[in-house]
Amino acid sequence: MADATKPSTAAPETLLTMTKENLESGLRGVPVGYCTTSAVEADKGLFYVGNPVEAIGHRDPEEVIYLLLHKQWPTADQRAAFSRELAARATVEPGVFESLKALPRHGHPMKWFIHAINVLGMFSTSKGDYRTDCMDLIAKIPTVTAAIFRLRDAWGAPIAPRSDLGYMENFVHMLGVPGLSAPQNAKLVKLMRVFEVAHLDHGGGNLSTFTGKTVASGKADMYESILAAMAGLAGPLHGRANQECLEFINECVASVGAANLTAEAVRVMIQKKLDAKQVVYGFGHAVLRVEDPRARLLRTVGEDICPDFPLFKMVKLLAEVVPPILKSNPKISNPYPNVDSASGALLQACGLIEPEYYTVLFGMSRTVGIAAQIVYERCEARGGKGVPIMRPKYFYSPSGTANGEAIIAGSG
Ligand code: HAX
Repeated sequence: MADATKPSTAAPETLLTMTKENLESGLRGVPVGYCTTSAVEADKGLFYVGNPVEAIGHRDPEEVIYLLLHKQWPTADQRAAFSRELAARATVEPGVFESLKALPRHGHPMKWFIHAINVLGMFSTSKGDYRTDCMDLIAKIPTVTAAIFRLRDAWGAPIAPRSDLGYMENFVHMLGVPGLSAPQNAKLVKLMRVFEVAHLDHGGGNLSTFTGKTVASGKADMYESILAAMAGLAGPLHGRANQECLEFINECVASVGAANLTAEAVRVMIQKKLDAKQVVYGFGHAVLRVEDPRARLLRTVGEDICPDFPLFKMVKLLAEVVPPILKSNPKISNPYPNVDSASGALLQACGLIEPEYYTVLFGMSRTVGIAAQIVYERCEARGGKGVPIMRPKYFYSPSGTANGEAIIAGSG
């Protein structure tokens, strides 16, 4: 019997019989290659190098990043050397901040993020070495992300990184959220450590990761590939769902009233939304058919840092009330909470009150997994030759789907 605590390995010999139903299906279920960092399994959840994410969610982010890059946990010495290397590379050229200052404040933070990665790439001296760029990006991305918050929201000049702090401790230091008390700052650190680990990687085929690897397959450099990946993450059906989800939870609390947070009131409110054909944000998944383990993980952090925060109470009520309601609709494949169901409410509780920034935090973390996967595809796959340039087949059909009766055969 399959072990529910471990991901399946080894691709079957016969992968898929292609039919025209596979066309215009967003490549759902179409096998493409191997992912060496993580696995998403419909009935088991997410694994990083074979470790269930829920079991390692509270470990040091540096250790988990090391795991994704090296496929093994670091020894104490390796861990210390890795932290020193991250700290040594964390400083960002002032020219990156100067270019950010010229951007329009109303531009979405993800557009700032994409711009910053592009400019970082222009300052790179690695001559396009994917491994060097991977480490540089992982080290510098928290510095750049913190600067985006500070410059776009006029919090003040970017704060320099400190080499004596951990990866996420340093990020929170560089954020310097105005008016945050020391206990609130400590809560933000607790949350960001788990948030970072939870978002690092999500298999090989999610939109942003696949896009990044596709762009890299033409031998675009790491920065060009990651900025393309981040443009994919910016979409509301992908990374930006965390922003939409917090707006939804805010709306739910406003609708039932913060003083009336009962299961019955929430049940009635959700049923009304579904009757009005509205989306219940934070529920459902394209691959998972069980509750997203990252949703549970983040709720445990919420119990620790903000158990009485009304938005968090709503997160818990929704997790209890929504699945049975969605289950009664047979077309919904997954009625359970996903990662975005809880993250926004927790960030809000810790003083990061602008939902527009949440996708940038997701992008900061996910850069790690995508960069690690690009290193594999460019430098290690096929005995070091790398995966060839991506070139899937399209059928010529002037009227598109209407005449899409093509039969898949041969190469094209
Ligand atoms: N609320 C309302 N309707 C839903 C729903 C939800 N939470 N989840 C699924 N459905 C609907 C779909 O819109 C679809 O309707 P149509 O047939 O009319 O198009 C139908 O049920 C079948 O969908 P599905 O097969 O269960 O799910 P998909 O693979 O098509 O979509 C989504 C997966 C995550 C996009 C979907 O469940 C959804 O829209 N959820 C709410 C938004 C959300 O929380 N997104 C974050 C996902 C986490 C993530 O990946 N972040 O990056």
